[in-house]
Amino acid sequence: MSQHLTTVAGVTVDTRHFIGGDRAASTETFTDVSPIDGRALGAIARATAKEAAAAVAAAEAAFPGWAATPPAERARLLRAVADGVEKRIEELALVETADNGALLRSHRRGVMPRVAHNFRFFADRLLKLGHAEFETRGHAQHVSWDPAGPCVLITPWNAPLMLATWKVAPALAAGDTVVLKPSEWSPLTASLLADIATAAGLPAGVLNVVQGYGSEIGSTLTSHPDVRRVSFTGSVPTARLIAASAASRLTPLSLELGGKSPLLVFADADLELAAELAVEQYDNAGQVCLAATRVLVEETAAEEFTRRFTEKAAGLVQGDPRDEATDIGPLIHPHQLEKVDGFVTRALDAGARAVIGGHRGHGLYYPPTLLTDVDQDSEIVQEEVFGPVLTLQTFTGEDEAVRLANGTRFGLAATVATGDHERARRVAARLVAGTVWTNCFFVRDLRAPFGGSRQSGVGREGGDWSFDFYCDLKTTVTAPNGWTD
Ligand code: TXE
Repeated sequence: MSQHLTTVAGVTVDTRHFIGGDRAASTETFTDVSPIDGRALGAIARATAKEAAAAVAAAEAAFPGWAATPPAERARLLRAVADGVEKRIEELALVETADNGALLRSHRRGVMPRVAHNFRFFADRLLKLGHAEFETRGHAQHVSWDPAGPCVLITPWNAPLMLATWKVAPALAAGDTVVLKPSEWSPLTASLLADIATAAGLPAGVLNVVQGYGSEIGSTLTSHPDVRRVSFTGSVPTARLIAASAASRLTPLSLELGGKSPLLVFADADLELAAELAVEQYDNAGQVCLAATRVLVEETAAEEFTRRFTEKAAGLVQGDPRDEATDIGPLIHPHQLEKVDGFVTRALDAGARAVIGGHRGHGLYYPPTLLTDVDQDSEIVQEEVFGPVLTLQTFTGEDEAVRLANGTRFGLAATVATGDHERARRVAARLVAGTVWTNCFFVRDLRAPFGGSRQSGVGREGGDWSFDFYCDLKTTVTAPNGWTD
């Protein structure tokens, strides 16, 4: 087998970049390690500025042809990519689980089908994208969504292919070309996507993938003069670096960042459902930007809620994410474990009490944890932990609930559990959040805008909002007689 190929869970993955329709190696590599058992999965190409610039050049060269490709043909190719994803769901699921440690059953049944849906959805949407037309004193005004150019898409490790294709699909649908930079902690499925795109017949250079460290090639990508959009999902500190770098060319940015979302449980709620919603926050070992990690419970219901929650949490199975029975897998990386453990240890030192968990497990498996006796301004309440760690605070009345819920620098999402529809509407209206769920969690429709307020992000993607971001909007005005005024 070529030194550039590795086999992961029986699937062959090319460890090189994908630039201009060809595979390209780097002199240096980095080792990709599975969080399940610490096994090395492959030596992945580690891009330098040279390969990053080559990927942008390939995207720039392919742009005029792709932008001029009729929408129906672009849609056909996106659907062919969706077909390719669907044919390889099992392989993609196996590789993703080996690479980032999230549950195989979720990858098989939820995540990978949604990856295919990302392409199908934006293919359909592209064909419905209208051209607004109106008239001003006899002058015809025509608004079009024009392709913008090469886009740099930088993605994280917690839902690698899902979050990558949630950007790739609308960018390609819009007529833009792409340089995708997946996380160095989960590089493999992006490489498989390149294979799928090739097999689907996507022209060379339309989708490029560069592997490596964001800290080494990020600024080459984000400050490049030919790059017309930068979309990033990841942490706030990295977002600041990207924003500063893109500012040199005033390149438009979309930033989807972290959160510290609240789950508000009112005493009139179905407490069984509320406890279920709270336990759901341990999905993906809590490594979910939307996770409602601050549980706020009305004082009078706190005891009963905690009893039901503890009972449910005791039933969670932690272990190998490839086992069908497992509910919580490992954290992604030893650094993430240190980070999570540091937050919990400092909180306990500051006087917090662990209702469940509160200590390391074996390897990268951190037990589900609920901390109470925490102050609103404490680190554990204010900072994103990105692990299976929830805090519990109590409140009295709606005003206090809203004050606590809105009392962080984030504003990604919020969940409200209540039996009173009027209260749900009132409270939702006062919450600072890109998405508010009432008596449910994680119900996502691609037609809705997605993004965060405050430091949870800049801009919105999803539905036609994705086209607003990935396109240059143009108004063409024509004089009454056609060509003279
Ligand atoms: O994220 P980074 P990390 C949060 C979560 C987590 C923390 C750190 O709290 O604990 O971030 O995770 C690329 N220029 N989230 O360090 O650094 C990097 O290569 C350009 C929340 O892994 O933000 C990777 O591809 N790019 C989040 C991507 O940025 C750079 C998901 C994300 O890495 C770069 C992940 C640079 N200078 C983490 N430096 C969410 N919103 O869901 C790094 N990168």
